[in-house]
Amino acid sequence: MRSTISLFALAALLSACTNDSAGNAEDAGEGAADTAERSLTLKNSDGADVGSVSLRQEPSGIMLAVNVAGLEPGAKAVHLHETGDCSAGDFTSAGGHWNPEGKSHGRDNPQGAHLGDLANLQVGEDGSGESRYLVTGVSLSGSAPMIDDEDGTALVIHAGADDYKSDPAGDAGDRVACVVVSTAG
Ligand SMILES: [Cu+2]
Repeated sequence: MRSTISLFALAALLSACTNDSAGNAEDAGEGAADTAERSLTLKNSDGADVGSVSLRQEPSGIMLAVNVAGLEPGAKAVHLHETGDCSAGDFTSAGGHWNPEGKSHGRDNPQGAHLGDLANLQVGEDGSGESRYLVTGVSLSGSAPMIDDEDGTALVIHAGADDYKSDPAGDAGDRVACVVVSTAG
């Protein structure tokens, strides 16, 4: 995540330095910050594209629209994990659940839930599924807690269903898909 930010900053700097060069007009356009809506690509552990996550700032929080294809059928746990890093093959690089309030896991846990706990996604027999989540009280940028915080956040899909109570991760099995949730694109 840090390297993503640095590269983004570097690209912005380079395009600013060469502003008079017509050849860089397109690069400058891509670098323009736009947090209105962003679509990110979900990858499986082989690096293949298995869907998308779009983010949109709403007055009460962030709307996440998750669309998947090519997954095994069944209910899958969906969580925001604490580190924006999907580089490890098993996605353990994303760390534990995003939990800035220091709670336990699961909406059915009296000490829960993590801010990153989302509802299970149903994947049909054709391997596709979609779900929308309004994560209230968070923002893409500006006021805290910010979803794209210093070390980023990742959206992770697991092989199995979240039981909504087993701490710390809902007994949801392996991590099968991951995407870094970033406002920097
Ligand atoms: Cu998870």
